[in-house]
Amino acid sequence: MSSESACSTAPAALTAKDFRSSLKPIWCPGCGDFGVVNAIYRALAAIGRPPHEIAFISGIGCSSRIPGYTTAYGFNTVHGRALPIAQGLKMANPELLVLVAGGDGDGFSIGGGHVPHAIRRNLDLTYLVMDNQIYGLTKGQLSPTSNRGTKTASSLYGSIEDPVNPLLYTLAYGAGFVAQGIPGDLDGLAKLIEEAIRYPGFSFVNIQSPCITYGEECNQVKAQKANMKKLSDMGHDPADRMKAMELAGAYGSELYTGVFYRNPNPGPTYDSYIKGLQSELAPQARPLDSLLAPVT
Ligand SMILES: Cc1ncc(C[n+]2csc(CCOP(=O)(O)OP(=O)(O)O)c2C)c(N)n1
Ligand code: SF4
Repeated sequence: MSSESACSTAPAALTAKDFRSSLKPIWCPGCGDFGVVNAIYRALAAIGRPPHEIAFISGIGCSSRIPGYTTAYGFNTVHGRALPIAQGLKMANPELLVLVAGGDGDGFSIGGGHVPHAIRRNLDLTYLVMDNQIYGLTKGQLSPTSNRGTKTASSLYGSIEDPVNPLLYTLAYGAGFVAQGIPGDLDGLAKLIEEAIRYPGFSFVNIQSPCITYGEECNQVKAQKANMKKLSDMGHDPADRMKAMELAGAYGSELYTGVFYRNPNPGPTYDSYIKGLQSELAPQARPLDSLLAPVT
């Protein structure tokens, strides 16, 4: 063994602990978001990029606190505006791994109009929605994914609206990667998040993350674990988009977990397309010197 190889030290592999910040979560004890953040730590350790190469953008809500509990760069932005800010950041620094997080209210109510455009633009972002079918932070009002009939302190007679279906919504707009997980299946959720990050383009993971304080009984961790049906056990082929849409149609009645759809031939991302255009246009561009030359 040469003296050089004896002395060289390979960088230590990252572990989940490297992504845990010193900030103590203030979620209610038992909130599903504890499991989600743990799954995120594990996924990031598996990806292996150091925290300073990662930026985590969120909106406002209990779930949107997540960036602060990681060691990545983070921005707890404005309710419903995480996606536009994340897209701007990715354009400004395409080398960053950009994650986006928030609640179902943040993503499909006030921010719902941004989702189709983020999908069709196809920047390489991963969007994690903690879908608890309620507004948690503001103390339990109906959210866009609340089931018909859900009773809350501000809807004593129960919801008289059908919920938005986040899986069909994102599939219908053409997202290349759509999955669903639960914190009760921590291993499965960590793998889904890792896979979503590795997908080259916009990826979406709907995480049914129970709100222990205002959520419905049938959506709590134990009930979810008992009801969960893994798509992989059902023989679902994630390349089959039409079947994915059929399965996604059961949102609200069946709790399917796993990858609904992964585009087998991902198209170019917005960032790569812009880079290509820039190099095509480069020969015609005037050198900076000629622009700065004094006019005679
Ligand atoms: C522009 C704006 N409108 C409304 C609010 C109030 N508000 C804060 S969080 C929230 C909803 C939270 O629900 P969700 O996004 O589902 O996240 P959760 O707290 O359940 O994780 C609302 C309505 C706000 N902060 N800003
Ligand atoms: S209110 Fe619900 S979503 Fe918010 S921290 Fe408590 S349990 Fe979690």
